[in-house]
Amino acid sequence: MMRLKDKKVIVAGTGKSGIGSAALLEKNGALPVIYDGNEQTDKEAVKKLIGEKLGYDSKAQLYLGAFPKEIVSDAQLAVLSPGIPADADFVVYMKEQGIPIWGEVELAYRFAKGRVIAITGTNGKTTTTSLVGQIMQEYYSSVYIVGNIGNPYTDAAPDMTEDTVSVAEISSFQLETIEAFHPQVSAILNITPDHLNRHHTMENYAAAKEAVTRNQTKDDFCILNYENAYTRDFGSRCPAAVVYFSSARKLEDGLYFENDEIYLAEHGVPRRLMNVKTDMNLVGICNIENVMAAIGISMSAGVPMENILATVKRFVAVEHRIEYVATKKGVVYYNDSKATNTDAAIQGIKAMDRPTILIGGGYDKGSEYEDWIRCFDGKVKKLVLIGQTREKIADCAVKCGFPKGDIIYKDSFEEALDACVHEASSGDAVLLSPACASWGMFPNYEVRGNQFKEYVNRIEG
Ligand code: UMA
Repeated sequence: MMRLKDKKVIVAGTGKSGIGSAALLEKNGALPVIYDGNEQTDKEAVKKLIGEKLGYDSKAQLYLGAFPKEIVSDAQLAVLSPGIPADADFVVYMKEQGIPIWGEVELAYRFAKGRVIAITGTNGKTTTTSLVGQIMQEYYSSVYIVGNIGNPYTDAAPDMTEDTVSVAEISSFQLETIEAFHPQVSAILNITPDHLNRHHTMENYAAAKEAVTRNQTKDDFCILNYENAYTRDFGSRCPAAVVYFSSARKLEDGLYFENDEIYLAEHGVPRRLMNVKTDMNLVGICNIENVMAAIGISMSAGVPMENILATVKRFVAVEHRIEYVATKKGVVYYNDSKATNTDAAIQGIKAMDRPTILIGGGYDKGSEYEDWIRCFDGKVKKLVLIGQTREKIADCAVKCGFPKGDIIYKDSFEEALDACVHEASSGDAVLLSPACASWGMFPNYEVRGNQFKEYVNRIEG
């Protein structure tokens, strides 16, 4: 472990990750020098948040705006927040000056104790992480659910013991900057196009995801989806022992789904585990995959099957993921704000079983929308579009044969919701499943989802 006492460490970003990193560093005697590109950042508020985690005033220095190159000369290390690309100019400069670059996850890992379960993938991470977290909490005594799910790993690290099990949702952003991070159990749920403006190519994006296994050995486990081309192929190169799951075929070894039942097969001998209609509360094929992954992860982490299945039975859906909000005047409202990419939005529209008014659009990540629009399947009555991507989505929809007259543009979220109420009649669904990140109109998808729910709850009837 690098000795950090009295050493200057640059912390980039003042969101949750930067604040968590600065506090962890300061707690351990290092001297954080914090940098954020956003000049509007409230310095006092940042220092106050760090102070709250420390229990005393933070001595961290804070720089905003253009990167102050002079802070690099006597720094020992730089810690990046996940939102900062590893190829940003100031990061490249620090690398050239010989400064080691760690992500917030790497920093936390160096101070953490116990075992680690790391869950990545384009979609299903949050549901799977929450379910695995609950399974672990009901079986082990010291469990932390951390990472991309919204609880910085650096916040939990100081409280961990050798008996701790950390269940970490890890994004491709976070995996760009790991070094020693070594989960005993990892999972890559699926890899489909997302975040291509950050990773540039699908190869880079897949490589970032696969890095979750980089330090694993044959004594560790990696749970992989057999029905995704990337993760299936990766099985043969994966350094850990692979446990596959499949939603579409019988496997000789691994978990699979057939005729409403989930099975676990060993050397060609299947054992029936559960029925997806009666033994779980989540809907859709994506959730059957998430449940199979969670079973594979939990058994690899040593939890007995009967305990795993008992928790699966009790588990309920994650907020903002095809979440039922309310029925108003016969119209059912679903909040799928967490569908921040095409693939997640495909699951959202597929789960609808009635005419649907669909709200889409948001921040432009350079995604393609054709696959999503092709899943509308005649169910989308009106497509209400907002944000930066609305023209791009509309053009693509028209190209795919969606009637131009059924597309509605709105400038604000409130106006979009008014339009949905106006267009919907009894027996319809209104679905917020934007296929885009919320950035540009909202700080994050939670705020977008909460505004949707507040609006729906105010509708009369
Ligand atoms: N910033 C810069 N320069 C840049 C980019 C950002 O200075 O080039 C600054 C911003 O001005 C801001 C700070 O960095 O002050 C924000 O850092 P951040 O974007 O890393 O945000 P955090 O609040 O630290 O949240 C991060 C994750 N955010 C991202 O990956 C974008 C959260 O995931 C995560 O919950 C949190 O750490 C805790 O671990 C969110 C997310 O959207 C939910 N994740 C993506 C996804 O799920 O698709 C990957």
